[in-house]
Amino acid sequence: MTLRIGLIGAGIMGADHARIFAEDVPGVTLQTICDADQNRARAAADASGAKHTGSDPLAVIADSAVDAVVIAAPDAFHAPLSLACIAAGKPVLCEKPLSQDVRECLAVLDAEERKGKRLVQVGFMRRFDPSYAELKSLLTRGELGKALIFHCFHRNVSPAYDFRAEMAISNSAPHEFDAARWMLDAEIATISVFRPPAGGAAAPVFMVLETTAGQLVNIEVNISAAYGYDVRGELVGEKGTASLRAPVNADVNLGLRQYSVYPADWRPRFVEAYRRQNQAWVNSVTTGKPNIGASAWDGYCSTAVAAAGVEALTTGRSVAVRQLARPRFYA
Ligand code: ISE
Repeated sequence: MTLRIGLIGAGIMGADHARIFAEDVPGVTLQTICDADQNRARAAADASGAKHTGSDPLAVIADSAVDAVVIAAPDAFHAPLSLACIAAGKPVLCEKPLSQDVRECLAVLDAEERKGKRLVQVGFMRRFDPSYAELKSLLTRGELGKALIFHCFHRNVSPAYDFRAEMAISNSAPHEFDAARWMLDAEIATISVFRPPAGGAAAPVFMVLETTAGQLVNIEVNISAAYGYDVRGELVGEKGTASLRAPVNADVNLGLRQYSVYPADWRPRFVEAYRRQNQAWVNSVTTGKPNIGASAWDGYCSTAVAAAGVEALTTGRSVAVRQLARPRFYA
């Protein structure tokens, strides 16, 4: 069975998803690429061999020639379009975050539960990254003992668009919020947020999270790091530690120097994670077997943490994360 995909959004991530499906994921057809900017949709379709372009996302979702949907539109459209996919009974891979608004996430949970089928996977692709997976495996095998601390660093070269500190928490950090929940198999209980005044308006955001299992997670999100796209992580366990390794294509020796090169953004850094995520999603849709991908529940939880984080940033206080108990539907 060839899975016919409707891709909504042909910006940075939409164009890259089109490339991934065209080049790295067998058994799919890019049926339609939809974007308000038809030039962008056309360019992505030409580059990926998509059959059609469109400008109406609801028409793409309703199209009987579309079996499954990928949402790579701006954040504000993620939940509304996911709701349309649920109503149409179509599986959807929705880029993170599911929504920056907890109420919208709850509406998606409610719609999925009423539909009686889990149709939404949220694009927290780091679960599929080989290095994150190795750290998770070390924990699962008990080799590090109980996890105590998870150090996380998330550095962008420069803001992708009009980033404010809140966006570092509500758009970028959800990757770490989800990765921490998945890695430590615990919920986030509280979050504190700090910024170094010396950094001014572009100062990094530094967060300290406590989990419901008594662990600590610290997350630095710096969206103006300048030197390169750099995501790091170190697990501290009772018996030892384990750190993420970023893929490096070459160690260069030149002019009395040795160096390697940072990527400019997340796409090269997580190229394998995106490939595995997209392949796993297609396999789940075609076989009905679940994968390790994030559900709408996971999307809701990371947004609940982000909402508490924005409150902590604003108030300067540690904030308890307010979230529902996990419904049986998402057990
Ligand atoms: C972007 O949306 C991503 O998902 C990247 O992984 C992250 O590093 C970046 O800060 C976000 O804006």
